[in-house]
Amino acid sequence: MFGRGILGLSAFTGAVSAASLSNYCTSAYATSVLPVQDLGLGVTIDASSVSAILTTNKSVSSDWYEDAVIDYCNITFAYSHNGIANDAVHVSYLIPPPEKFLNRYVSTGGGGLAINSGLSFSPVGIISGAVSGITDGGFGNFNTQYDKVFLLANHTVNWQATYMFGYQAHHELATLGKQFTRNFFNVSDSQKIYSYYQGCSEGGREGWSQIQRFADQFDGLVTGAPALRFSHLQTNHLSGGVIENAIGYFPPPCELEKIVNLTIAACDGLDGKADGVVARSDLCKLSFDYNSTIGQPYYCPASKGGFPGASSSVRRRQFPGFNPTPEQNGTITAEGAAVASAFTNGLIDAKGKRIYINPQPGSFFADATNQFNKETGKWEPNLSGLGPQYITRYLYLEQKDSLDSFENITADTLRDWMALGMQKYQDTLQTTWPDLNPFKTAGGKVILVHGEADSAIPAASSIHYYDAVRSTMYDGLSYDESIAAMDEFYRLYIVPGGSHCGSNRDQPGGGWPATTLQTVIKWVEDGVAPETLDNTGDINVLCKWPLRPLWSNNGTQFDCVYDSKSTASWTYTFDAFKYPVY
Ligand SMILES: *[C@@H]1O[C@H](CO)[C@@H](O)[C@H](O)[C@H]1NC(C)=O
Ligand SMILES: *[C@@H]1O[C@H](CO)[C@@H](O)[C@H](O)[C@H]1NC(C)=O
Ligand SMILES: *[C@@H]1O[C@H](CO)[C@@H](O)[C@H](O)[C@H]1NC(C)=O
Ligand SMILES: *[C@@H]1O[C@H](CO)[C@@H](O)[C@H](O)[C@H]1NC(C)=O
Ligand SMILES: *[C@@H]1O[C@H](CO)[C@@H](O)[C@H](O)[C@H]1NC(C)=O
Ligand SMILES: *[C@@H]1O[C@H](CO)[C@@H](O)[C@H](O)[C@H]1NC(C)=O
Ligand SMILES: *[C@@H]1O[C@H](CO)[C@@H](O)[C@H](O)[C@H]1NC(C)=O
Ligand SMILES: *[C@@H]1O[C@H](CO)[C@@H](O)[C@H](O)[C@H]1NC(C)=O
Ligand SMILES: *[C@@H]1O[C@H](CO)[C@@H](O)[C@H](O)[C@H]1NC(C)=O
Ligand SMILES: *[C@@H]1O[C@H](CO)[C@@H](O)[C@H](O)[C@H]1NC(C)=O
Ligand SMILES: [Ca+2]
Repeated sequence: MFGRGILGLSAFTGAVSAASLSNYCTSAYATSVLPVQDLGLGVTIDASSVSAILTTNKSVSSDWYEDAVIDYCNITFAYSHNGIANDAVHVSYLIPPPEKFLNRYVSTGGGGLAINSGLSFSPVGIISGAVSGITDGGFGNFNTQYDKVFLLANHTVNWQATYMFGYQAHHELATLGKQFTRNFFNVSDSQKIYSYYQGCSEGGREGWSQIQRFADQFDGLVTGAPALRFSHLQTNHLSGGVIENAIGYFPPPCELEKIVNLTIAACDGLDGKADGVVARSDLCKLSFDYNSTIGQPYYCPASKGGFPGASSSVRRRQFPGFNPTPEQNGTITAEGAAVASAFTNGLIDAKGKRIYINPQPGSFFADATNQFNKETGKWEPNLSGLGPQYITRYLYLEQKDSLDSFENITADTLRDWMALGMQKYQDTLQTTWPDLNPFKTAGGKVILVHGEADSAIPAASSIHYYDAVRSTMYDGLSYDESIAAMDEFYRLYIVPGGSHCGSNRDQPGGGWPATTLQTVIKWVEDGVAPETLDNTGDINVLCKWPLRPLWSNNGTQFDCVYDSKSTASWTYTFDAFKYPVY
């Protein structure tokens, strides 16, 4: 409905637009239009750092926009913060051909511990007639991640880098970017430059860092699977190892993979259509018994490593992968089913109180995936990766990327680590401020999308934050009234079968919404609020939370329905903490 015809570029126009864009794609022109106005940022632009590079006829493809062939001018420059020595932050703004420019600016964000996603997100701006910005956060160059600069020495935090990563770099990127866009295209002060954002995972968190602090930074945002509740989320990557330790069983990855396959097969039809997609993992959670998988055979050939289920670059970066695994042949054990069941239930402390949540049933068991120890011939939890690194670097403040052992680490230990990190990074990384009245009043609109089978950030994480905002802002309203009030500025869509920030190899019919920025633009500029969200999967319109998908008439009729039991199954109180965890 709002596709390539209106917004997109085509290969036919490539040569023409390149000619006119090339007139402006020079460092001399870019230098003459730098955003040197006083924008209240306390920064100084280094005019000698400007570079401009023209790229034409570039084919780009992603789950996050429709395939396109684009032309752009890549302008980069550096700036420094006044009063800080040896400081350089690099920004890159991709400029669309002048005849394609539609008075728009778009920032895009990173993933894992990266503050940008390079070319995997930024084309969405060019495709939408916008100048498209990324930042390096001041970490060195566009490929340097935050963890490389987080510690200045053991026990000395680089707080400047932490505030930059937390929210400041994106504030500067967008503030400079909007002015640069205005200067570049001679847009008069009386004309509006619409500003947008798109990012997923860490990039989703970066988007929310702006919504929560800078009410009029963006007119519209698309945030995917945001890494909100940073301390809980990172620490929780250790939950699989802790749960397996408590049960005393470390399943081979193939056993868990088979359990996932059997879960998908058993729960597929609960949504009313046997299509390989578990569109109602909530019904699955309420009715599926992992014990029913006990005794089923599994087999996996020896593998060279890699990340099972990988298809998106964001996900590959978040999980660099696993070492080679030997051939695995066996039958699902009672202990394996117990691990699956306890993992899906999520972390509970010694007093029986809920600490956190895990992915929905039917999701790949990423955080419970063991590694093979060649010396002992046994499977064991992986002591490296984002979870362990969060503990050693961000909590213990040591330049060290893995834990020495899982010994004595219990659910209560994880609870206390979550609390420690929440306190330490409350105003930088945690990103859960629940009062969005300023953003709403400024007219901002945000769409949040989250894969139902996300194995890195549980889909219920986004529902918990949505409810935290809803109950903070609309305490006095009825449930229906509060949802209607939320609908005015914040809409949440769960992608059936969707993985972390993209479509899912295990449930390929689920697809992924590829035109969400266009939907937000229509909402902002034309006042057309989306009832459902266009999707590439078998279910081609996604239901707006709290409505849930349901097929009837043997899979021929599709509806979005309200189901209080389903809503309740997605709703959690983290009562292991004695204060609100938003
Ligand atoms: C653009 O790229 C396509 C495919 O990469 C190629 O076939 C075409 O010749 C290119 N056009 C121009 C004008 O360079
Ligand atoms: C823009 O230029 C910077 C600096 O040379 C480079 O790192 C980045 O990859 C370029 N971006 C694109 C989209 O070409
Ligand atoms: C902006 O205005 C200047 C001065 O009039 C002009 O030289 C330049 O070509 C204009 N830029 C664009 C992109 O139209
Ligand atoms: C699980 O299903 C996938 C996709 O159908 C298949 O490739 C994989 O081999 C299955 N895994 C096991 C352990 O049977
Ligand atoms: C699954 O079996 C275990 C014993 O192996 C039992 O303790 C547990 O309660 C069973 N789960 C369900 C849901 O019946
Ligand atoms: C453990 O996890 C790290 C980070 O994800 C990965 O690079 C490494 O290969 C894993 N180790 C094994 C033995 O699978
Ligand atoms: C797996 O093990 C069973 C029992 O030992 C055996 O019958 C079967 O052939 C094995 N499967 C493969 C693919 O090696
Ligand atoms: C910093 O801590 C790490 C991990 O404990 C240690 O290996 C390293 O030697 C320490 N570096 C210095 C300079 O003390
Ligand atoms: C675990 O706790 C026991 C008992 O307090 C202690 O002896 C042991 O050293 C601890 N292990 C580690 C790795 O801290
Ligand atoms: C239901 O749909 C399936 C798949 O399209 C078809 O095979 C089956 O015959 C249908 N059953 C009825 C009762 O119509
Ligand atoms: Ca289904």
